[in-house]
Amino acid sequence: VSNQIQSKFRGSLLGSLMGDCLGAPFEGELVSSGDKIIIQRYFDKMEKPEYEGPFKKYTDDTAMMKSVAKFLVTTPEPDLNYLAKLFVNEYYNEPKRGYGQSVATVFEKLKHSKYTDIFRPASEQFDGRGSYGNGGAMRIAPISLYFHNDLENMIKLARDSTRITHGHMLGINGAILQALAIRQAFLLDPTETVKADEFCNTLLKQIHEVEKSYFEDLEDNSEDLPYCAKIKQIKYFLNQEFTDDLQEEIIENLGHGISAYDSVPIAIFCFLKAQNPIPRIETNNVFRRTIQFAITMGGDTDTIACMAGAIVGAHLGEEAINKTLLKHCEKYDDIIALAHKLYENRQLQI
Ligand code: R7I
Ligand code: MG
Ligand code: MG
Ligand code: MG
Repeated sequence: VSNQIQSKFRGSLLGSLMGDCLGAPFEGELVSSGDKIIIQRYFDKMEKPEYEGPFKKYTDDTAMMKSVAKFLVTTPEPDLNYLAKLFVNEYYNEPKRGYGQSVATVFEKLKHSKYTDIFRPASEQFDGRGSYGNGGAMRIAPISLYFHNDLENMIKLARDSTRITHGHMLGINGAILQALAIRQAFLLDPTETVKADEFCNTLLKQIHEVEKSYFEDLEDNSEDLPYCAKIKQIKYFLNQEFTDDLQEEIIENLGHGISAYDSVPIAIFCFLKAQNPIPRIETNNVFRRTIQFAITMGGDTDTIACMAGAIVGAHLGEEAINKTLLKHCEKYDDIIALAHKLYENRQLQI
């Protein structure tokens, strides 16, 4: 059992890295059906053992995910001030990792205010509404793994770690939804195909609890809550026959953009859909299928593939990863070491 847990820690962080690295070259591009062939060849080529190309660089998604993992392994009690410093230092060391266009303002303010109130700079973004970008969700995997057996603290830290950069309810709850999806995948048997309907029903129940506290005045009607509505759409789309037309409809409804609301749901959809073969995604490897499928959705490809990769990796573990593909990702051995530390540190806590 402990081997399986270790493998899932590594699988999830590596899945996150791989989605980011392999998806980054396509970020922001629109997809047409011809791009599916290009992306299929891109993966086929990299899977050939003899292929040697320049490695694929990771972006802000991984840079920040590494900070979240370091934050959990360094201090006995998670210290959010320390996490804020890690984000800022990482950014100033390597500012050109493709960060969101507005988040640099938060880093500057954090630094210049000497971390006196770490949530304040994020709360001032976008005229005081806070960012609803997917930056909280893209880096959340270490928190799901670390707190896989402590749901309450997982949700609390998913929320608070996100609030350092994202003040908007949709940015925060999107990160919590992604954390819940990774945790649920983590808890499932890797030898069994995920039952999509059950997976969605559990998520729906959990995210409803989270969302309803933001809408105290509403009657208890889950259809009115934003992420609950998206999960119902995921369920609907999973049960339709998958065609190019349906894909367009999915992108239109679930989104594929830079906001958490328009990216976390489609990442979860990709994970669930890729449990079974998908037309024109030619591979028998579920791990690759998930990431490749996520990239063919276009839009914010590094982040959507990163999030889908974190979920599938938490389910299947490290063994499911094609090592020839992994070798093309920048500093993958650092991520293996970090996942191992995260696991070991968690063992000391419980
Ligand atoms: O969320 P964030 O860290 O960006 C992450 C994304 C990922 O795709 C990465 O791969 C990287 O490419 O960036 O950074 P933010 O700057 O907080 O949010 C990202 C963008 O979302 C912003 O630059 C805005 O374009 C948009 N956005 C908003 N636009 C209008 N009003 C976020 N919040 C708002 C808003 O309230
Ligand atoms: Mg990025
Ligand atoms: Mg970008
Ligand atoms: Mg992105």
